[in-house]
Amino acid sequence: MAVLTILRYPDPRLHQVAAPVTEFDDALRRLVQDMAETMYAAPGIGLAATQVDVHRRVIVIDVSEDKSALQVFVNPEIVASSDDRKVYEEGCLSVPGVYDEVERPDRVTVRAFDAHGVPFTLEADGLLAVCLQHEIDHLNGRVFVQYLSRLKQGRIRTRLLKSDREAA
Ligand code: GNR
Ligand code: NI
Repeated sequence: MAVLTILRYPDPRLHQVAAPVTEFDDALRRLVQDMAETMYAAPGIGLAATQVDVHRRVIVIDVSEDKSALQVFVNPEIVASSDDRKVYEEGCLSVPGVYDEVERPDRVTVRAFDAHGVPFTLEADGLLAVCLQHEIDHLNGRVFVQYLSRLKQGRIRTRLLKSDREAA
């Protein structure tokens, strides 16, 4: 097991589109384990492979209070979204220190595979629905700040570049 390095906005690699997983093998299961360890260490409630510079369609999520309910989604697809929308204050491990409101569908139905290639369908609402949409956006090269105004995106970019410079 290993804690992986998380890419930080505005790294251009966060905008790569991830490719579908085709082999449900031990390497995939090792990636899932390493992503889970990275998410728990951060700590975060979700992580997309894109954030650790692996451009494959893999997500881990744990929205439980006691961090005891790991959920793995390989090749996830949103097959239905509610017309109802909800605003949630989002954050992202790739955009440290930034929290802002994003409006998304309140409920989604997601079809995916587990780490062994077994398909399943899940209806999600609340925080899980927010997190699934946030993580699937990552696989499509989209970071939540892209829902904010250009002005805010510019300020966030400047602030994070400056803090990276100061850390170097
Ligand atoms: O840990 C995380 N918390 C969070 C809070 C509100 C909305 C979305 C998230 S996901 C985030 C982890 C992360 O960056 N996943 O990509
Ligand atoms: Ni994120």
